[in-house]
Amino acid sequence: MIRSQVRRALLLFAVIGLSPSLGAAVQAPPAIAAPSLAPADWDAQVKLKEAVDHNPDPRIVEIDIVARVADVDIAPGKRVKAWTYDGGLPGPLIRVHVGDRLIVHFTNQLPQETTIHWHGVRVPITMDGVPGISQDEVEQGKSFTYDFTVPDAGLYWYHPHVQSAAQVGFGLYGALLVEDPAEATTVGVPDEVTLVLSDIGFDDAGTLDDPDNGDSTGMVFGREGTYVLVNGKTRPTLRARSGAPQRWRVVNAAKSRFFVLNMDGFVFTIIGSDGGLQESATTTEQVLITPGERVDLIVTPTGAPGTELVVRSMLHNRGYGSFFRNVEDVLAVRISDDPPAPKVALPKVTRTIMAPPIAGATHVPMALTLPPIDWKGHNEFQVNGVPFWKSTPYLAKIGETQIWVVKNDTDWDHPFHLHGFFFIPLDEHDQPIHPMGWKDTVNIPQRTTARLLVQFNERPGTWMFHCHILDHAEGGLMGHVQVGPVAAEHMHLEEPKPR
Ligand SMILES: [Cu+2]
Repeated sequence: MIRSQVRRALLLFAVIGLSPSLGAAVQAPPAIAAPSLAPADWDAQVKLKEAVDHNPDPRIVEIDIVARVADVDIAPGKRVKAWTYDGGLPGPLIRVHVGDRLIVHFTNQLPQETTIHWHGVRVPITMDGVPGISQDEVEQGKSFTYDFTVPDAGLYWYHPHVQSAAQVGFGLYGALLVEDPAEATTVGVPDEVTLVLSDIGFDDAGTLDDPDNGDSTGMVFGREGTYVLVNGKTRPTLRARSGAPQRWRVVNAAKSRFFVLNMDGFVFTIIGSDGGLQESATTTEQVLITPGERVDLIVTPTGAPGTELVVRSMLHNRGYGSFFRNVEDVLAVRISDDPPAPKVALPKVTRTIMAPPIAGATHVPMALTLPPIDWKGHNEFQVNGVPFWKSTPYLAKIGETQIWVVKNDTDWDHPFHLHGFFFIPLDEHDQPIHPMGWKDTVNIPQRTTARLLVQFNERPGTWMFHCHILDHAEGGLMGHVQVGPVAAEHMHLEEPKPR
């Protein structure tokens, strides 16, 4: 939080075992993984630097990450003094296999305290990166070791949970790709790229935008950076062989910006979301990815050699229309001179997902509100009538299944994120919305109600939930759920102070 301080140690339960798998891909694999069809160096402009594993054990990935200020070029002549992991924007791609142990020796060389939160990963509470709840802030010059097992395949990401709107906006985020080797055949697309979408704002001198600009009105609108980035670059180019499918693993790491991807009307096949593959594939020409969400998609660019296809982010009404927002170029895809690829028959990607039991689930109502501005002209988001700094925890017993009925009573969309647990979105009759996928972040459009099925079957502790428009989170839209026995004393969540 973004801004909380530790008042009392709270951690009573720390030792967590490996959880049962949420269900693996079940498509019978063909015998051999498909060979690459892409042109040489097709992804050179967006290739992420990868973290270096210095542990010889094949099931342990052990890396070092240093957070520090660094000069970063996002385009020719466009240099920003960003806050980075290891000097890069985004931070290094961490690549692990499902079931691996990940050890991260983290050092903070920023001019401010920070933490790392592992977004979407079912970590033990002590590894969740929330100061005041799961760990102390990592002070300037200090280190902390994160150490946990990655139980679920999928694309995840990491970012700070201290002053998160500011720190994420300054450049602190990176992708964590948890691979399932079986997908080489069950998905069968060898040409895969991880795309970290974000934005950043800075002036001609390379000085970062004030994270508080526009005061609490800026908070409500959600602050976006001027430069839209894919893997830290403005409008980079991917190369493609006409007719050859590409698998894009996409995360929206922006602190506020919504992405609505459209590639000149080409069809995207969506095969997965936050927690890995989904029940079955869907197709669409336009993919909405709100902050914190991930999408796993397959696209097959076609065209004559030299054709440039443009991936744009389209307008989306996330509150009061799309004031101050534009259609943006995100990425170009250039068709190579290679002869068109032979027609590829891709496997049908499916996954058996067992939703938690709906019968007997506890309904937990939550109203998201934005009361009229106060006498000081200040806006404040609330959950059930209180901003997070006045909140008390929601409660869940170990093993309890709950349906969170989250009513968005505001004129703004809210991408709702729960730490530590996946949920399944339900319809108004409490039935799963198909195709099911494990979600940890879901957009709740303005003036609508979401129903989220979640089973708190493991890992007692205090887990955050919040809007992933990080300005909204800091503006009050955050709370916490106590899973397991109630701690004797609750932690204190402190109101953000003016910086
Ligand atoms: Cu919000």
